[in-house]
Amino acid sequence: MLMKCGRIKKLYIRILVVIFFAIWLIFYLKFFKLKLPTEIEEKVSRLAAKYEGTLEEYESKIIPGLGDDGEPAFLEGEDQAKGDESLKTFALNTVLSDRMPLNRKLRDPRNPRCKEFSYNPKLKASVIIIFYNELLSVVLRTIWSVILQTPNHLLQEIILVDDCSTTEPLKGLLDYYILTRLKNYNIRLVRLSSRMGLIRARLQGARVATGDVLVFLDSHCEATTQWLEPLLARIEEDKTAVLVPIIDVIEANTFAYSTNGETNFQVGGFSWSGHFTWIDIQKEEDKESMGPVRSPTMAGGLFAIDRNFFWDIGSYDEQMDGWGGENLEMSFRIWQCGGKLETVPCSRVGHVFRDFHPYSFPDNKDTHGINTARLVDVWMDDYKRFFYMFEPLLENNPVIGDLTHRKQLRQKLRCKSFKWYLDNIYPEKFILDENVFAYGQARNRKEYCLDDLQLGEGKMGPLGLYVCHPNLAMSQYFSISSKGELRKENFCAEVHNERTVQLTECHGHKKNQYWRYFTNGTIYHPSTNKCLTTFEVEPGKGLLVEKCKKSRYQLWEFTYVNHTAILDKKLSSNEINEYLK
Ligand SMILES: [Mn+2]
Repeated sequence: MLMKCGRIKKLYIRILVVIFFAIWLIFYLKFFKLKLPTEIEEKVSRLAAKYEGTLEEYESKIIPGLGDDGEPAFLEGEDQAKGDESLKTFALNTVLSDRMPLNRKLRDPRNPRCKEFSYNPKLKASVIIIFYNELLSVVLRTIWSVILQTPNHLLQEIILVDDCSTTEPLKGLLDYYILTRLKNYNIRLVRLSSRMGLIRARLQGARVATGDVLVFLDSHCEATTQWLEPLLARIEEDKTAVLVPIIDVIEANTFAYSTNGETNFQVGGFSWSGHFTWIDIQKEEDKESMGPVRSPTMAGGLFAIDRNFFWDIGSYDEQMDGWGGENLEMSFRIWQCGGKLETVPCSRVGHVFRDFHPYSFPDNKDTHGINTARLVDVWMDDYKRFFYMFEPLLENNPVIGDLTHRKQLRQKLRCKSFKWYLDNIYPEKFILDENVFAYGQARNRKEYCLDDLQLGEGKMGPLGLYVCHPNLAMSQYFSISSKGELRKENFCAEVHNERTVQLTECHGHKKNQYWRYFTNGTIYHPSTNKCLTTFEVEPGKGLLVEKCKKSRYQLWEFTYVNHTAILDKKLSSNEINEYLK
């Protein structure tokens, strides 16, 4: 009796399973529109009538071998002139891209040591590529490089997300190309019905991804030998590691693949104005070993992340519009909430760098500024004061939008403070008003102030004099650092030709960038034995140094001075020699 009951139960279970499966199949076919082979064939033949001719003509114009090994490529005659013209409109030589093979072969740019490592990852990647009005051949070259440089068993799928492009080739022709030229590969194309911007488009891509690891690539990249293996292997080791490859440069005019050499590379930093910057590797890191290197931030276009970790740690701030700021938001969040961000030097991907954005952004809003205000309010605690010196109009401005969800996320994940991040992850970041001798406006004769004379980010120029602004703005915000630098963020004052004073990249070795601020108000430059002066300097012009003497032109008054730390007398010659070593 007991046995019989058991058998009947088993039978029921089997019947239930069959019914359940049948229902599931019906639903799957109905709602997910499973395309039957004949349906696809019909679509292909319909599209072929329209696009096969165009595509064959395009393919016939490709010049074999052009741009091979990443060598600079050049066109001749009419194409050359057209190519140069396209650079002005698209910031890219579109004619050259169209003539260059889509599967061109690049040389292996890695450090030879990388070839000694063997990787055996079990994880599979979903490569997600977002595009908006990108040149078709550039998108296709990105796809082909991923296919050709990735072992089949590591590639779950390539997901293309079209952020509602308006250019014709990215529509039917791309569909047709995928269905014919790429039919042997698992490529999914998601079309967005309205323009959603980079951040929301990437989220759409991530939502449909099924691989263990998400790899985001810009739509103008070329992967190189074994680019994916070290990324997957590292994530297998540590699910909380978010990784960036070395990003090499593909020149927009010649498509030359250029690197900083096999050993040299930089990692990500940021400026207080809220921009991403490249910085040298932190001293204690061992870059020769070619292992993963800690990176305070990432550029954002190219990175790999465990798929579950991506969602657990808060994916993206969905209320960020358009483009910009999302990379710093993600960088700070990853570090502050228990993850890590690393550059993997044995993974290298080329990226086309353009001089300008060839297309506009929705509503022409300053999305970078607004997005950055969102992230500084959520993640930077009191340090947001520096950002708002650059962008005073964004402070407490409703245009930033509601931050409730992101602040809740920070609480839920029990994320650490921004001060923790600065102390532990980015200790070399210069904080304008911490651990300094003096900071703020430096006034001379009451009305004139030290001024950067609109020095752009990343450029050098004279340290100047200008009428003091009524409020402390960034252009007049200077510090005397604990190392004796007279500086603005990453720029330090140094003396040229024993006379003029230039703002240039801080080198951290004192010498020509070493200054002392004395209680008598002079700013003294030991290596020339001279003092900073405004004598014979007009407002708007660069400052000078001259022999130190009792002169009102040499007296400077900082807004904030650490009186106990600054020196009340001149240095002895021994002390000077000590600092000049
Ligand atoms: Mn890019």
